[in-house]
Amino acid sequence: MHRAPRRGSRKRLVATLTIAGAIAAVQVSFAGVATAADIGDGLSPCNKYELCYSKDNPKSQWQKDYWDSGDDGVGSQTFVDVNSGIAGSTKVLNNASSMNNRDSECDVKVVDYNSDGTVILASQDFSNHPDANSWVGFTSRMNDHNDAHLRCGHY
Ligand SMILES: [Ca+2]
Ligand SMILES: [Ca+2]
Repeated sequence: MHRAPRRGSRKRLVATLTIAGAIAAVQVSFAGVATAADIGDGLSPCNKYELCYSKDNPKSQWQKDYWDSGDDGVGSQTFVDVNSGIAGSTKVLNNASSMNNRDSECDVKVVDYNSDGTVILASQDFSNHPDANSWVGFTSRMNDHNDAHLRCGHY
């Protein structure tokens, strides 16, 4: 009679540790601050399948993440403090200096358009690497001139 409860407790302990391990693994995979300001996966760091800009090169805490096929950044989006998850006031448009392309499958071209958005004046290509972080600085021509990012050869 004494052993049965003990075995049961041990099973519960093992089960609890297994669940704790699974939660820890998930937290390692998707670590970060949950924030509505992140329009990619909703977590502040640059994670798998996101396209991420940094305001600075080398990257700073001011970044903006986009889900791979999502909004291209033209408009009113601002950089987010990845430590707090709070959006700042600096617009992504024409203010980015590096990119981390963790898109699901595609290389990405960041472009600078003419004033009416009909002609690409300059561009820079960023190769795809979903499984690892690799920030690449913008060329001096593209630095602070980003108008959009185009995926999968649709440019
Ligand atoms: Ca993110
Ligand atoms: Ca521009």
